[in-house]
Amino acid sequence: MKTRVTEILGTQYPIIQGGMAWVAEHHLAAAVSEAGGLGLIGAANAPAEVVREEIRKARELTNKPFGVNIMLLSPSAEEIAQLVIEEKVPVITTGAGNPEKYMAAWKDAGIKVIPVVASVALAKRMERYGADAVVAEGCEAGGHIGEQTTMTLVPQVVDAVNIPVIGAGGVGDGRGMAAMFLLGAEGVQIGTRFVVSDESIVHDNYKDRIIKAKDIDSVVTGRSTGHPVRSLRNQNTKDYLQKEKDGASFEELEGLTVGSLRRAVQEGDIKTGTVMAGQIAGLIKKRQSCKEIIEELVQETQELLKGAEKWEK
Ligand code: TUI
Repeated sequence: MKTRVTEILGTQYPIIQGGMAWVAEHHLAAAVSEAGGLGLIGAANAPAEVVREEIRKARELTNKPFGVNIMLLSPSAEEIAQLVIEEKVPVITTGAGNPEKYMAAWKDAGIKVIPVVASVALAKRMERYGADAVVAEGCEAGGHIGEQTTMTLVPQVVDAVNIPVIGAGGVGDGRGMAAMFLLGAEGVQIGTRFVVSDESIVHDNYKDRIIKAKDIDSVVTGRSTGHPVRSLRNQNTKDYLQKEKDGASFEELEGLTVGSLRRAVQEGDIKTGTVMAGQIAGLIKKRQSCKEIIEELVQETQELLKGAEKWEK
């Protein structure tokens, strides 16, 4: 399964794992890379030295390429932007902002740069700044989201840039992956399905919550703050949405989110914690290894796209 994306990444398959905060650590990244995709370490809000350790630990588990996702709102973003150069990380993705001030240094270091974008405007800007590809992430994705749906964003980004586009947000199986290809993408980024993988270190309660999720369990909080976040409905989202309706202050709302993702991921507090997941959670019904997930995705996709010339560039 060769596209411009596999060429850029040096992977067997054009599948990238999402750089999910607290979830995308070295075990998951290494397992996805070992299975032929591109694993990512999600730097999120972690201190730079923690990210360095994660990179080194992943290297002990795999010789295959893996990347780092830099969350640009992090207080450590600047330091991590430098650290990835020192550690000779081959691929960077970025999220929650515009990485242009770092791009020249990354390109000079020979790093492949793949910003995650939620708009055509940012995709075009990233191409001008030398991005090797972009991830076009629609609002079906989990975590921090933009306004456009994947269905509408992906083809508009494909038309607007010449670099390859990786579709994200709502992709959970081969049907979703094939759909991304038909919209013009040359790869996919997948998050939620890997959260429930055997190699994912998230608490069993969190995995079970995703597996039990129904289509309507996905909600967006934080629209009033300008930082909308998609997660699964629970006591936390109920309290948050009520406070938003009541016009609560930013500080009061923040009180509900500080440490809440870590509590859900590590302690299994899926009631008052934040269970970030994409809208496709309702489709995900079983736990599998990363290798099984990737092989199933590829097999289903190839079956659906038989005869479509997208496969051979
Ligand atoms: O970044 C993500 N997903 C994330 S980041 C995160 S941590 C966080 N939690 C709460 C609030 C904020 C961050 C959890 N999940 N996905 C990629 C993504 N990037 N989605 C949306 C964007 C985005 C949004 C606006 C990228 C750029 C942007 O504007 C930049 C500009 O200056 O135009």
